[in-house]
Amino acid sequence: MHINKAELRKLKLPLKKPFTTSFGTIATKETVIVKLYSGNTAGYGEASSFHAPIYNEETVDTCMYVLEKFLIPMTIGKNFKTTTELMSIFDNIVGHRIARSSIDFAFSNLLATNNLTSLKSLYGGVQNKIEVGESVGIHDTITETLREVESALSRGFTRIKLKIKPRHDVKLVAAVRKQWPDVDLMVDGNSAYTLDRDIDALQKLDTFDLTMIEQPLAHDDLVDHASLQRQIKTPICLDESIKSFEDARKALQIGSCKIINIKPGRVGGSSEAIKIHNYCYKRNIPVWCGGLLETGIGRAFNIAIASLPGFTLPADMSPVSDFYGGDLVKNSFSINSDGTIDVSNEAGLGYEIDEAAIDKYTTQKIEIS
Ligand code: OSB
Ligand code: MG
Repeated sequence: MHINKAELRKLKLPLKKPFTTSFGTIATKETVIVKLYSGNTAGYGEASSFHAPIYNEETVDTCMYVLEKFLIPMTIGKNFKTTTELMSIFDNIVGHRIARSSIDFAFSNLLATNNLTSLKSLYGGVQNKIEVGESVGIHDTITETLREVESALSRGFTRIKLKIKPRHDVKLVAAVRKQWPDVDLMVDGNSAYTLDRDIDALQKLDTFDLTMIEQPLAHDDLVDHASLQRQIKTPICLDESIKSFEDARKALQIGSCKIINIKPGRVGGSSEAIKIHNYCYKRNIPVWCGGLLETGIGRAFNIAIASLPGFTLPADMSPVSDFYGGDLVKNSFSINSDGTIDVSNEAGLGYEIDEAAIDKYTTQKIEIS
């Protein structure tokens, strides 16, 4: 398909309640929506970064900048047959993977719309439903966390992920485990721990039968995680440290983790995410789909990718309305009574774009042709 024009928008969405992790509190979520045109057909993508470089080095403003100055101009006036072919033009770009992912997604949407196929079949998905878990942020008191967990379980989530940070971990997990002895429970340290200082706490977490501990150590580390994995029984799952297929290959080679959280945005889009999935699937390494608090546009791609056969653990896929008052799509997904969400089999994005909602939250708009 030939790309002739693009539109970039920065948006600001208020969160219903702040979301706190070990790296800080997110109270308003900013995001970037990219629209790529092929003739009159438009494809939408999302670069779901944050207002500040707290999760990785990117922000919504670096995404806007890199997309406007470099990535989009490289695509305009060119023809691409597949998303992988398009993404290969960025092989000499270093980093900025959340920015890159939005082009991968928008082009996937163009292809799916043009070929009258669903994102699910475009990506080779096989599951019609995926299990979902809730990511429970850090709260001031254990009582508040217990209330959140209770609410998540009552809304149907089948797995609970507790955000933890040093000294806000063992007691919290003990309290949740005591109240729900059998629930599928995991924790996420978001890079806040160090091997030297925190090994005792990390070893104590072994007593709570956790499905995994996500990214305890530094955002760019593979070596210390491998050392930690040899000292704890709980499987380590890497998030921040896996920025690409190459990172995944190296992490598995040296034993840094036993599970990988594939966030399609973090690794640069569907093409890289599927490559990581295929490598893990062949080696029986379980993967699951994480999120970056995407709107319904970004979530559409995550859901389609999470329907590939190797995604066997529940996804972080809270309905968008749980975070925001509204959404950028009209028919946003919700949780079924069995703790799953449906994977769309509709042609194109699979959800109906709400242009008025996009307009309402837009704070900056750039057109490129
Ligand atoms: O580490 O998985 C994370 C949200 C923002 C930044 C990092 C993370 C998260 C989540 C929520 O845990 C995932 C989601 O539902 O999108
Ligand atoms: Mg994480």
